Amino acid sequence: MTTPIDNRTRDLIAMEEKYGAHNYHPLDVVIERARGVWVWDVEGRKYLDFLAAYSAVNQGHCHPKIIAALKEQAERVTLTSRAFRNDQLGPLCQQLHDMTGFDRFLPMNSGAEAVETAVKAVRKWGYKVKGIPDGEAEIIVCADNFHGRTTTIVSFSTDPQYRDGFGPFTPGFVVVPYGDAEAVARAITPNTAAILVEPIQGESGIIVPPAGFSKRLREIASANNVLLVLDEIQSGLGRTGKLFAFEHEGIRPDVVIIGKALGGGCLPISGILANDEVMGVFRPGDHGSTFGGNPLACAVARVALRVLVDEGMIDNSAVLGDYFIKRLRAIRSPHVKEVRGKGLWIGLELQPEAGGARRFCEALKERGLLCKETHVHTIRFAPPLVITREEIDWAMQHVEAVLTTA
Ligand code: IF1
Repeated sequence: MTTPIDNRTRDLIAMEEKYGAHNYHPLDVVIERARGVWVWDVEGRKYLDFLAAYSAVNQGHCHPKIIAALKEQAERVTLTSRAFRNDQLGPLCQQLHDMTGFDRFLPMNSGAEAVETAVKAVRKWGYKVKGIPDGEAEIIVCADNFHGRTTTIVSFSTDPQYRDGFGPFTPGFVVVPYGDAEAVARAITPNTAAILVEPIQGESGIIVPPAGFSKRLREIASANNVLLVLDEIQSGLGRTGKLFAFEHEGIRPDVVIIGKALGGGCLPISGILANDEVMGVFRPGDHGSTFGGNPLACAVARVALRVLVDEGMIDNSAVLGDYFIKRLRAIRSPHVKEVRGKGLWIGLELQPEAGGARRFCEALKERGLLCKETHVHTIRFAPPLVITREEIDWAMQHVEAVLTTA
């Protein structure tokens, strides 16, 4: 049974549909307030947020310390541009260095911009350091990747919808199957500058590659003087139960791309981490962004990183992720094909006969759980990393009910 949609909800949806572009198909819930793992709609109904804004809200909605930093900084200075310096950028760069061991950080805003930054960095490294002939650099990427939506990034997407109508495309990308390290090895040429992959693929359905995949990529990259670039925009900052997903394989990439939760669910801030050999290719004027490194976002990011560690969110992701995945795997339902994931990043793939994940997400919404399907058949569970065992237990009753009765 579906609840009737109230007037206020209906009016706001109608307004958005009439005056906004139709580039999304959201669930019809209109959120006006949030705290921790919970959100409330304009009718006062409460929901558990199982998407966490695609992992941009790892620290929980409106984390008090992050909001305090936001307010405090907002009253001092919000934007300087990089034409001048500000007192927040240096401390953020140093904090990231101390946490991750990489020499330097280059700040941007959206995830896609950070991916573009990585593409520019590795190409320039390819020409200036490796000696690839001008205009010939190649980057190896994986099928079913998701790295963002700029024209260059959709140039190497394998999803026809993401490309349809947006050409001409940027050349210089070679696509190999995900999880197949030997295919990567075969794709290497003297002009290969980098391998760019997600350690776990998000959009394509929380696809965990075979154990040892990233490790083998590290070996292949090192043996061929090629850079290994990991897109940790979604997998990073605690989502998989480690600060970065690559830590599960005990390796270090040459470039790490971060975004989403770096902004603590408040502001867009992204960037790349790299050592001097790569970051040193940038000279003043080569790259930048008006809002990149702005003091407001940097102040928020400093606290967003601190609370992830200080409040045990990364460990919580590991422990409760294991618990949650076990409970999901124990569900006896003819609809479930597979449950996979790492930390609090879990995909439950339905049998093709189940009729798609959307109707299960609609049913869960009616029970106070907000989930978003990915592709057609996978329900994803990626709550803020501050979720408790009790909250998971509460959610499990509903997940179980929906999967065994719907
Ligand atoms: C949307 C997906 C998630 C990303 C990785 C870069 C970016 C993303 C690994 C770009 C962005 C998003 C964007 C969001 C939906 C979302 C998503 F289903 F489309 F793939 F999270 F699963 N690298 N992911 O996941 O970052 O420029 O968006 O800041 O609506 O497009 P961005």
